[in-house]
Amino acid sequence: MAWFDRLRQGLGRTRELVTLGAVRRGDDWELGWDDLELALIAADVGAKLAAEVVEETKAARERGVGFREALEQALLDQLERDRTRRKLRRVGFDLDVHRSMVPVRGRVIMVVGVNGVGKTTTIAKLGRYYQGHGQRVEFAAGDTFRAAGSAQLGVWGERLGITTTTGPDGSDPASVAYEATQKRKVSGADLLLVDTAGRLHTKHNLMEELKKVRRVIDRADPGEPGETWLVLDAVTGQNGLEQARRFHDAVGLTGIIVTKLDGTGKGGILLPIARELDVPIRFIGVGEQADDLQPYDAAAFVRALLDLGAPSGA
Ligand SMILES: Nc1nc2c(ncn2[C@@H]2O[C@H](COP(=O)(O)OP(=O)(O)O)[C@@H](O)[C@H]2O)c(=O)[nH]1
Ligand SMILES: [Mg+2]
Repeated sequence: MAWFDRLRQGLGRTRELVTLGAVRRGDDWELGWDDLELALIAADVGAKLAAEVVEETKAARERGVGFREALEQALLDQLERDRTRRKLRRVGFDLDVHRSMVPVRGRVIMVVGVNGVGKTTTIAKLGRYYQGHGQRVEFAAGDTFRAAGSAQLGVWGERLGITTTTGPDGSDPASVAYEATQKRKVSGADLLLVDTAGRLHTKHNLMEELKKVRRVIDRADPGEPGETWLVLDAVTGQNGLEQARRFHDAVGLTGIIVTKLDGTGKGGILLPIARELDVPIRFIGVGEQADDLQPYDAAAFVRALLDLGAPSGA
């Protein structure tokens, strides 16, 4: 199916792990355990989790499980942190995440992250995604600190036919968010996606500013934003984990989106993210176009990493 091919194609440059995929095509395992561990570390899995994956794969091999299946299961155990979902998957239940809409709590999603990770582009993609599921979407161009940061989302909005609330460069991002939240209540749109700045002038504190944006959204529409999603660039590797912790402490994340898995992106970073943060991964970004976003599905992701075929039923 198209969605899976796009994901696999997107991850195609995550060479270190794709190389492992080649192993299962041979008659037997040609790499040693150390090579597997190094390959996992090179793909940004991190030393600790790489060792765990190797141990789990070894243990499964000793129980007579084939190498490919053992490695696939070991990776999946790291990536699928939801126990219920893991159990359902084990008994062969089709979780079907890619064919249903990724659910959202509330009507407002605030999107945060450092400069350049892909926030604005991701908001455009999310707009397209939810539109495609019959949702009426609006944008708030809250990155007023970067020259043309606000205009960039406006251009996407025009292209996608999505109403965008903008403010002049240098204006208060909280006031843009406030105005857009008010407007959504009036228009009755299903979803408002709020863009934010990733870096501010030195006299400002980014986290304080983001807390303020949250507060004014809640004032304009009590209980909102129902979701606060962090965008992380896969290329930043292990550093992304530290970013995620800081944002989580400051604004309380309810979701993570990992972008640029098509580039030099090392897909392995999803393991420590899934393991060490109690925040679900919602989507992954695999390119710069509006369609280059996939709902995160652990099983599909592992199969794409290992260059296997699409999961059954896809
Ligand atoms: N290859 C690739 N590039 C991306 C992806 N997402 C965003 N970008 C690019 O990353 C750059 C920064 O994106 P932008 O949305 O402006 O980041 P922001 O500063 O966080 O708002 C732009 O050139 C985007 O086209 C992705 O999934 N893959
Ligand atoms: Mg931006």
